[in-house]
Amino acid sequence: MKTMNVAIIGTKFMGKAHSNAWLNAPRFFDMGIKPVLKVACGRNEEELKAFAERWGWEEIETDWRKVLERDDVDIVDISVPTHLHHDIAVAAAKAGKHIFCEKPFALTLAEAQAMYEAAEAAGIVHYLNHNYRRCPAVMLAKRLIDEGQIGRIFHWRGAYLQDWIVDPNFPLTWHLQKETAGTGPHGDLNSHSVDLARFLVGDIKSVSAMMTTFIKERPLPGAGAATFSAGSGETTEMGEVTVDDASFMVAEFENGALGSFEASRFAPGRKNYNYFEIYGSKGSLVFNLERMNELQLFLRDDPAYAQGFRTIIATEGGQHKYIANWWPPGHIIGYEHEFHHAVVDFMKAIETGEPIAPNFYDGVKEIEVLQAGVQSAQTGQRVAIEDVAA
Ligand code: SOE
Repeated sequence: MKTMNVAIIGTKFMGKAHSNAWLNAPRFFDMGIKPVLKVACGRNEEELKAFAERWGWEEIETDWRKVLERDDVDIVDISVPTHLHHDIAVAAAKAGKHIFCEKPFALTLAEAQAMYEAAEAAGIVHYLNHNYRRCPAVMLAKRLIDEGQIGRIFHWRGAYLQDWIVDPNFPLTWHLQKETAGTGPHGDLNSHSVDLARFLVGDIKSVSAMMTTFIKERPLPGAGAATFSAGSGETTEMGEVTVDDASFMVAEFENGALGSFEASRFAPGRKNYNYFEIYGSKGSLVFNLERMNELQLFLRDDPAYAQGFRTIIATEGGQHKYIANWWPPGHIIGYEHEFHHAVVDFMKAIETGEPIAPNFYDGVKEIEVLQAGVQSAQTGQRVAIEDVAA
């Protein structure tokens, strides 16, 4: 069995989700190249040791540059905050490592283009982890669209809503600072929606956006503050929130469809509500990540007396190429399984030399749209993607 050594940089929420996938994908899927959990890299040595032991990483390293210098590291998994993606990805590409990178891709279009160019110049396999593409219902939506069953698409309506920072006492974590996150839910959540819209509807021609920050100051983070977690440390010193709390964007697609993108962390009751509707000349689709094995379908050709949105269990009928490796019909799968599917396809891409999607090219296209949204919100003007400043 051929193996390749993986080094993961980042040991928090995504570090956990990715470690689970690297460790368990080979147990459920027959892989031509099996990933080995070689090195875990993080800043805090004590936390890092515990992380490595829990997930089975063989070694630890606190300096990511030393990880890239190692000849026994074949794959670099970038699971750190967005502001670190560019430097690590460019260095990893130059070191000839294949790259599995978390979203959002980069802070700026210039960074995104440099990452893509470095990866292509190095001839490495590069993947951008928009995990929701490999969710059963999203893959069914793609199949129905590609088969023409929805017809010409008129509308995309995307909404990615959460509520983990509605409490003004939630601390000023890295997600709420421009230097580390770039933007708030616009980049964090609209990046997913833009990727899904590009995957299912097509590329975007122009956007108009509005953004706002509801809570301007928050307490500095104490111990344990992280994604979705305020942590245990109580602090009194305040800091400025320098990103959006909500971003609403409308878009014209190159194929003439019109779309909307809502991203907010101020939607009480919406926990991870990644939702879209697609309306076409022959029918409509509705997806809700909180019910990720189901897809709602409306077909205009159904007899008038029996028309309506039907709910399909998307793991059935053999259309989800991964489900057979998991469970029998109707047993459904979860959020974590998408990461396994990405690992399986990433290792297959290395084995066959065939590119995986989405990759760093898609990352550039994503950042073009997000950057256009930022420019539009700043100027109040509609921005054509071709006019986006790097
Ligand atoms: C926080 O908003 C977050 O962890 C995102 O960063 C992920 O991409 C999303 O899938 C879940 O929520």
